[in-house]
Amino acid sequence: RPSATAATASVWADWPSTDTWRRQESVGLILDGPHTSATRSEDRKKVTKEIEEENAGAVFDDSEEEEEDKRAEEGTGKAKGDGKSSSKSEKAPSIIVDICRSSLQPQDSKPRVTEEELGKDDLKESRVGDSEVERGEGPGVEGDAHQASKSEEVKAEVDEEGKEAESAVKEFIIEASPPPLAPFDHRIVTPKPHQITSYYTINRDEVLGGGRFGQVHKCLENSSGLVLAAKIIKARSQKEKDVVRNEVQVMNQLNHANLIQLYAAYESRYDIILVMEYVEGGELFDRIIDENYNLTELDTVLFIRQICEGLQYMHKMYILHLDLKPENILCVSRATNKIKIIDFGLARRYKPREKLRVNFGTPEFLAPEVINYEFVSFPTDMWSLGVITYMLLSGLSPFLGDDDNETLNNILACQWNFEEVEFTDISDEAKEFITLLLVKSKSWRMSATESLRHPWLSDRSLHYRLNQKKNKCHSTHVPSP
Ligand code: PIT
Repeated sequence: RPSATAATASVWADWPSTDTWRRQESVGLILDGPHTSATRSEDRKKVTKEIEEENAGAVFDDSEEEEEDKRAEEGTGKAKGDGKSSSKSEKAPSIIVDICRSSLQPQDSKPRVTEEELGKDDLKESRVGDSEVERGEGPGVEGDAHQASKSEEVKAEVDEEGKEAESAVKEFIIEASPPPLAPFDHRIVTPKPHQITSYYTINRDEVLGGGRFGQVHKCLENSSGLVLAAKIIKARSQKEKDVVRNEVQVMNQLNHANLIQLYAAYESRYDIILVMEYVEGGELFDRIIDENYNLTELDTVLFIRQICEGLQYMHKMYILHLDLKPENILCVSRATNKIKIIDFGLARRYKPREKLRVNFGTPEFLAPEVINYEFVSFPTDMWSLGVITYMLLSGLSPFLGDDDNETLNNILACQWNFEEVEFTDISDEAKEFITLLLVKSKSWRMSATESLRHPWLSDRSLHYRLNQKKNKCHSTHVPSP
């Protein structure tokens, strides 16, 4: 695990080393997450045009399974980010520093994300705009103790440089480091036929979550005192047990800070219990509906970027989540914007030539191909990401009808818009981001890698503007779950 010092040091090591350069430029910092440059605008125009045609009722071609496989692997595809918002970058802080190690980096020896995808090159190109820099406020910039010390370290360095530079130095800091890793190393878990109660104390009164599967309780490993979460899944038949074993298999392959980690599994006659990493922040869904929580567009950027990073990793591991929704995104704590994706109960390995069809899920979040009982693939998760983004920004569900039938019809007609008043203050970049995900034909949706490169998630001068605007997302209009 990188310490704050190591993370900071590695950034400085990547920087141009001349003192002159630093003296001239070190007057302010944006501490930001992974960055990748926006791709060419001609491509974007082309895609936008094609998407418009599609949404206008063109015939969809979904016969591109093999190409999708390649796209998932390479993180490239037809939909490209543009430089649209970069052109609006006039009022940006003088230096943008990325001190944060990206959680894009898987922590195991399985296929790895390349340096190019980590946006390493961007560090070298991070000079923009004039010298006015703002100190960020609110949940988007608060960090935990570890993060605070990291920021201070950089700040100290800036202060030193700043003495020689301009007198009034203000800062704009976005705390965008990955969430803390699980307090245990990644493990390959095999369900044990033992009584879980011999090893763990499950707090039956403390229900962390529930759903289709059963309930999640806070629990304690007696031998170590480790606090964990136990998900009790009723599984009587062999078939039901196989479904849970699949979930264990999937979680065994996933080692990423944005994906909840599996610690152990216990199998008995009537149920299987999964013991997992414990996080205490509650569901992201609750933040959407909490009137007291001031959710800004910049907060949403930070949430969506982490979901994208988790998804990018899953897709590189050839695994589809297939049940992404705000209820399956957990906040690590109340004070920060760190999240972890949960519930791999419907997740599965994507096999290029396997004609995988699924017919499950919550209607509001189902992709058209799922409803149509067609092949599902990596873009199926990207559709759900589009729905989540829409919901976080507006508090509204884009396809929700008066009943399930109407909802399903809205999805199949790809009928959604930004007409509601909730979108008035939302940036064009955010709208474009959603538009490039909520595309009926799955082969035209942005991939996770492309999403991370989209200006809404990657343009630091846009984030600076969003921070200045501090526009609140409308959090009071969400329908009850
Ligand atoms: C926590 C805290 C919490 C809920 C959970 C974990 C739930 C995790 C979970 C994971 C799964 C799944 C369902 C729920 O299928 O409030 O640490 O893989």
